[in-house]
Amino acid sequence: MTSPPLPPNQQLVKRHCWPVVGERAPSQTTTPWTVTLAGEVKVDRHWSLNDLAALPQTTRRIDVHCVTRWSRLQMEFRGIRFAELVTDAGGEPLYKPQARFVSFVARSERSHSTSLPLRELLDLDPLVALRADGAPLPIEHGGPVRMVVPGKYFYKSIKWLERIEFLTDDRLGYWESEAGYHNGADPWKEQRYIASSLSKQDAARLIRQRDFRARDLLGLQANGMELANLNAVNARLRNADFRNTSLHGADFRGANLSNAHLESADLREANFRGADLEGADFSAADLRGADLRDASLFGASFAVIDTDGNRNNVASIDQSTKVTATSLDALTPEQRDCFRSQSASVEER
Ligand SMILES: Nc1nc2c(c(=O)[nH]1)N[C@H]1C(S)=C(S)[C@@H](COP(=O)(O)O)O[C@H]1N2
Ligand SMILES: [Mo]
Repeated sequence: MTSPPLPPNQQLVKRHCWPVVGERAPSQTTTPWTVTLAGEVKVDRHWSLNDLAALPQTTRRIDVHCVTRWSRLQMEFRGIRFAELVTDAGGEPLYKPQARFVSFVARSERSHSTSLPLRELLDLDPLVALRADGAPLPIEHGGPVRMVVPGKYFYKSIKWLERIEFLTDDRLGYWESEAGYHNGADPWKEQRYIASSLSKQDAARLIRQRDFRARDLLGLQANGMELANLNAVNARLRNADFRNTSLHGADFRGANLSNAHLESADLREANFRGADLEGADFSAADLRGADLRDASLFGASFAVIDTDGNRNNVASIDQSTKVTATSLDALTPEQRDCFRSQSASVEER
């Protein structure tokens, strides 16, 4: 059996598992749902949910790749082709010729948005989706209506679509401006993050002080450093490089370490309680005495597991390693079995 093609450093979630990522619900308002065109458009248009349901629907199988390293292949989505929605009956675009970018805006507390170049969007042929896996979209997955943009990391697919805004200049979306997510978002090129904006001097100073509390240190380079007893409570360390780093007794409670590189790090007695460890790589790390309870582990890895199921670079885990069963359930089956075979202290609750 040949394994399905996956973009670099992605792993398949277990069958039927669909993690909820980011916001979990739209904002609560009583106004009926409408999807509105805005910005550089020739006409005002808005569609109620009934209007959308009455338009021609297309079913499409689309591979989903989350930036936190989990993928689900061939998910079934059904909805209206974006290209058709923004074209009138005579085949004329509803947007003006100067429109170059499209910003999708959500009905959510933070008016979450994400944007794409119009050209690229038309090539990718996304769906304004109303259904997934043969059922109406669940609320937590963007119901009643969300975008599904194939060929991009899933953060380009907005949940709870409310406004489609045509722009002459790009407007960075929420994750792209708040979390350093790459605006290109091509999973085949691994466009996950922009480079760290932290200067080398600032990084060196923080490392000397071993105090990262609540700081935004996206993409910090600390590989091979001596950082025992680091205080990193609530620090934002997405995509940070801690390979081979000594982090004995480090305090990462509540920190965001999504996609962090912790390969071969010394993490003995480190505290990760409630941390975001989605997509983090712990291969060959020493996790004896570490506390991973209530951490979010979607897409995290604790070993390099090849397509034949062989485990390499397994993290050191023993009875002194603490974790909760619910956290482990978020791992891929291969990673979970690997973790569970290491006899950690698993709190079943
Ligand atoms: N409105 C809104 N849309 C969003 C997000 C969000 O936080 N808010 N997160 C994005 C991210 S990062 C991902 S991976 C997908 C997750 O969709 P899911 O929760 O249905 O898996 O939604 C994207 N769309
Ligand atoms: Mo994501």
